[in-house]
Amino acid sequence: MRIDAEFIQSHNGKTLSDHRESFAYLSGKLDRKGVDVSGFIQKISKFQIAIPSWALGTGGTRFGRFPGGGEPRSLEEKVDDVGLLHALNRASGAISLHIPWDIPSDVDAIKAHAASHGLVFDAVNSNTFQDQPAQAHSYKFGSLCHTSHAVRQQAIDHNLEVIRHGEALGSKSLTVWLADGSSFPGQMNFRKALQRTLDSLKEIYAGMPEDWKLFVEYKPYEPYFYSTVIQDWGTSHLLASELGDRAFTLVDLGHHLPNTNIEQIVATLMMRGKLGGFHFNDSKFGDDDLTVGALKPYQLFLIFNELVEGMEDPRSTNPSPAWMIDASHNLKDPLEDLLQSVEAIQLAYAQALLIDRPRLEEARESNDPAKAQELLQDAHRTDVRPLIAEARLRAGAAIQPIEAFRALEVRKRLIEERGAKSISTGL
Ligand code: PSV
Ligand code: MN
Ligand code: MN
Repeated sequence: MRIDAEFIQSHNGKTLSDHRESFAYLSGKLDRKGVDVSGFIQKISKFQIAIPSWALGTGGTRFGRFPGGGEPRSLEEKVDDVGLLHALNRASGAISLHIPWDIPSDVDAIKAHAASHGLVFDAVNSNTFQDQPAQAHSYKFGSLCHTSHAVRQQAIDHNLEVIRHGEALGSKSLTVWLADGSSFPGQMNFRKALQRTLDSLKEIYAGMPEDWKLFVEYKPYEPYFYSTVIQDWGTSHLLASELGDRAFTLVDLGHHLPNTNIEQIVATLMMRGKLGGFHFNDSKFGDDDLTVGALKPYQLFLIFNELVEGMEDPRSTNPSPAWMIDASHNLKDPLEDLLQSVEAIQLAYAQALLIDRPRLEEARESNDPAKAQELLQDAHRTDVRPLIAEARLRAGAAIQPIEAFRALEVRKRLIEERGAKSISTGL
């Protein structure tokens, strides 16, 4: 199914006067503060967030999965689902594929299909954390770090194959997340495992086209529970630095131990020009993959404070980071979950753009923590929802995407089309 512009327009008609009133009030206030509201809305509209192909089905835990039905059964249908999101919010204009879950059977056809929804292909992701049926060697004891040369070679070859798929699709980056690690003290020689990982990554890096970037993701634990080879941003940064100018660290918000100061990690990586990309989600414990902003919207805002500072600094050498959601849970409709996540990211970004940076810097230079807090919280406590809605309205999207999704009974229609038992590939 597709959502046509006429439906969006008529749905918007129901809330247009309410929206106009709240937008006029907020833009008047911002105008008086000297904010260029139109420029601001343009920035919001330009900010596109890639959707991972594996978040379109109902997520599971190792205890069970409760699919809601109507899940995409093919890559084409995954693209259709992202197309639905993009039609509703005009902020999800890219899809990120995971190979081998998403190997295209006809590249030209899938590219044309994506283009018909206004979508491009974002980073491609390799998978050396699961064994595939026809695979010669097992990843049970690691992939790029493995003690056996044959296993490492298989994992390197897989990554090179993922790059080839990505090239055909028009992607420009590869994200590598490794499960590699150990569950028992003494099981693994840390130094050798890291060295082997670096050597393997060098071969992958050498196989990338000149205009590609390599993103190295880190995670402190899971699936192994004693050690992970690329456990933290420092290890990822070390690898990216050794690899070269086109290798970067990728920060996944859920890949930190509780209370880690992620915003400081972001600032440090940006200072070094090494922040390549982001996987947004939210968590209480670790890699919970909950809806972005569901638990800690203030932390998200503080992260965006650093991102905006880094992005707007003319002396910064950091390339524009790749934005992606990496969230999917087992209770909500996955498409509603993603609409909520995109909006939470936009809200945090908009609030961070509102921070009075010259005055914040003044407060910092004069060691005035109370003033600094006032300035941050003044931005964070501004209800910027009308600005995001206005950005959507101007782009031809829905003022209220979830309301529109429900009014159109999208899930019911997807179930009719695809069946109540269709299950998407992914975790
Ligand atoms: C691992 O937890 C991760 O965050 C990586 O980004 C993977 O590629 C993704 O989830 C899906 O398995
Ligand atoms: Mn991730
Ligand atoms: Mn994760």
